[in-house]
Amino acid sequence: MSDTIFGKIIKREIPADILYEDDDVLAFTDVSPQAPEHFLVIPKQAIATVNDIQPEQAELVGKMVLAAQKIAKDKGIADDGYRLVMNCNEGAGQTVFHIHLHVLGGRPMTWPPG
Ligand code: DGP
Repeated sequence: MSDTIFGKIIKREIPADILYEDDDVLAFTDVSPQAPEHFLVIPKQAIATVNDIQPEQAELVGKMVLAAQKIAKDKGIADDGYRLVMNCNEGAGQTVFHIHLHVLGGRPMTWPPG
């Protein structure tokens, strides 16, 4: 699979405001924030879409959620609440084909999202 912009962030070929990193995942502030707090959690392993996640990658996806939880707590948005979103394919608004968990918080979230 050809590299995406997120692959370049992982390799530090382009800059990002990195919030968290471990062996498996990376988190950084979204360049186009849709809430006062909006960051992305990505796996270091390139997976194009949610449709491509394999059963053996379930733990990796769980680590993405745990990283989101940790950062949300560190940022002080966990108790008020935050939203996790993974857009899958163009019809859902996916523009970068390296899976990513949007974490949005710091304001009330409406539902349905539209
Ligand atoms: P999606 O539309 O679900 O594929 O979300 C892609 C998100 O990635 C979007 O909210 C904007 C963000 N994004 C795109 N390019 C960059 C970048 O170069 N740096 C950062 N930090 N975020 C980016």
